[in-house]
Amino acid sequence: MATAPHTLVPLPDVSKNVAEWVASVAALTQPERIYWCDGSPAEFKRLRDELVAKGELRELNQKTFPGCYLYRSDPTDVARVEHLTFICTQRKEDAGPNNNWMDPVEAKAKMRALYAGCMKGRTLYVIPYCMGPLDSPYARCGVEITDSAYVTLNMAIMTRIGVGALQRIAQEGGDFVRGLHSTGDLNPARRFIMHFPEELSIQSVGSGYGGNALLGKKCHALRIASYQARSEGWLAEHMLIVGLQNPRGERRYVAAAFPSACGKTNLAMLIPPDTMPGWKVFTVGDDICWMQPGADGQLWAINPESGYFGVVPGTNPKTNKNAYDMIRRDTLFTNVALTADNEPWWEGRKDAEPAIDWIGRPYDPKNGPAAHPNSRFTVAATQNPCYDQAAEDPRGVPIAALIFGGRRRELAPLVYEARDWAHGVLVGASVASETTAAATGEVGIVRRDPMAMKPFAGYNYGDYFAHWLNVGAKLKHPPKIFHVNWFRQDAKGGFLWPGFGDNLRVLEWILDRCAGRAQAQETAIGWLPRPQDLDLKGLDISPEAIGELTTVHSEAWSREVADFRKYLQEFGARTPAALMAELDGVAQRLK
Ligand code: GTP
Ligand code: SPV
Ligand code: MN
Repeated sequence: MATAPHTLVPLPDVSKNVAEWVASVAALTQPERIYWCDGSPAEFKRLRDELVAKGELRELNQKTFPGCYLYRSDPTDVARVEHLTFICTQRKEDAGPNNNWMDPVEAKAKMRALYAGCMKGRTLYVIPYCMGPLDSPYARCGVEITDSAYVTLNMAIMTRIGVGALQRIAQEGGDFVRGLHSTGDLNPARRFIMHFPEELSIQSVGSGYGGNALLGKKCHALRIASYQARSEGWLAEHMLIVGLQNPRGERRYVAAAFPSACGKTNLAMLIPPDTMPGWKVFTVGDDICWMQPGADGQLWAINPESGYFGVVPGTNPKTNKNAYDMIRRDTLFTNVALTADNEPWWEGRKDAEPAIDWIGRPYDPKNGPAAHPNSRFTVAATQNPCYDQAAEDPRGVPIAALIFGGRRRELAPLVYEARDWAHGVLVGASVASETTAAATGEVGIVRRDPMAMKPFAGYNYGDYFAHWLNVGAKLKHPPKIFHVNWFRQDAKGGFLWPGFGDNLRVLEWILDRCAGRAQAQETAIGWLPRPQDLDLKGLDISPEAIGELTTVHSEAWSREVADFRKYLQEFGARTPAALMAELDGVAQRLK
């Protein structure tokens, strides 16, 4: 969302530090011209129309999808590239075995060579942005330099760009995160996403897609911010933030971390089932959450973003009517298919047929899905029918519960509650999940993904776990910690739990546990609801299924604990002893 421009000072004169950095980048990349973004709606429209005129953006059916456009990325550039993403700290151990590491001197030399003259004939866009409400002490600013107008349009929706951000940078003494991006030649052999957390800078080349190129998102708000948060005593997490209001009118906020394409956007915009009248859901954020301990001893959260870059496939009026309605206007679609009527189409959109696939070929099922499985919508958060004004509150919202989860067809029950904060950190650290199309590579492989941050933690996971333990120890009223799994399957591959709106039944139990109202049984891995502790009114689910979803199988869990122990040992002495002690406790209780 743009901030209103209101300055008579030319943009390059607002912050000397920014201007000097832009000049040095321009000297290296040699653009044909430099354009400073003011963040105005007129600017957005102009950049969009220019892309349409050049044929890089396609206007969709304006009668049925007003303000909607389609962008097709290069077919080899459709997702995050974790194997080409590096954390470049002075010392390799500080990046940890969870990250690819490159020596900063070597990384910079490599990038310099790729950047030299890379913007010849192109426009260099300067995008000052603020992650979080402009007036929030928890917000942080950055500047992205890019040669992609598509990236600029996305940044304008996803972050607060323009004059306000630039002025805040100047007021703060000229400190900001420096993000340099060039589309390069899109050759995957010359594609790198480099992070220099010690100097708060990012260098990305060779991709124009999502998390590789919209540098405010994963690169800044997670990798750089997590590093910064550790030294400043806060948390930067891959979490949605949602407000849940019960029929008595009590609103509580929870934050939930699930790996990429595992249900954050959907949970953040949930529609209560008909059998739960009076419940209301409000979205604060769908992907990233920055949390600070407040003076009152609670954890307070802001959403650093102002838009959603969401997975399109699967969105329909049954699974998520809010999302379906939200993307009917003023939305940028990337890599979806088209109907014969020039409407966007994706798998799961049941009310039309695909005619052209995401690459632009006539649709043929032999070529695979019509829309790319990682096709995305970019849309302003304010278009969400259940947008929460609290997303603009500079203080953020207080968090009552933290929820971790993964996509696991086996083992993990529907929901369980950690014994306390330290055990909750273990529960978060033990998240494992099947890989998805959000990153390149094989899909459906279970991998360890602590706190859903495997691709995003900007430093050694051992230190990260220790930081989590420290933050909790300082909180007088720490949120309770839970683990959920919407994705358990039966022998035939069907989901045991209906998911989506019905997930509110689980959230209700979670909130009632926080309020000391709900019953549970103690198990080796934590507190589980018995079937009768969940509100299953009006739900078509067999007693066998719900029984299976609320059972802990000791033998399988013992194997899981052994596997997780091996994983934690990879971090050697950096793994906190207190975390190992928590794991010993679980192992002991499983015997
Ligand atoms: P990122 O934007 O990549 O971080 O993903 P996300 O975590 O926001 O995931 P999202 O909500 O977009 O969901 C990803 C996919 O999971 C979509 O195809 C959804 O339809 C599907 N999904 C979401 N929630 C549920 C659920 O409760 N049950 C089932 N079975 N599928 C779900
Ligand atoms: C994710 O992969 O977790 C996303 C999409 O939210 S991207 O912005 O591409 O990282
Ligand atoms: Mn994400």
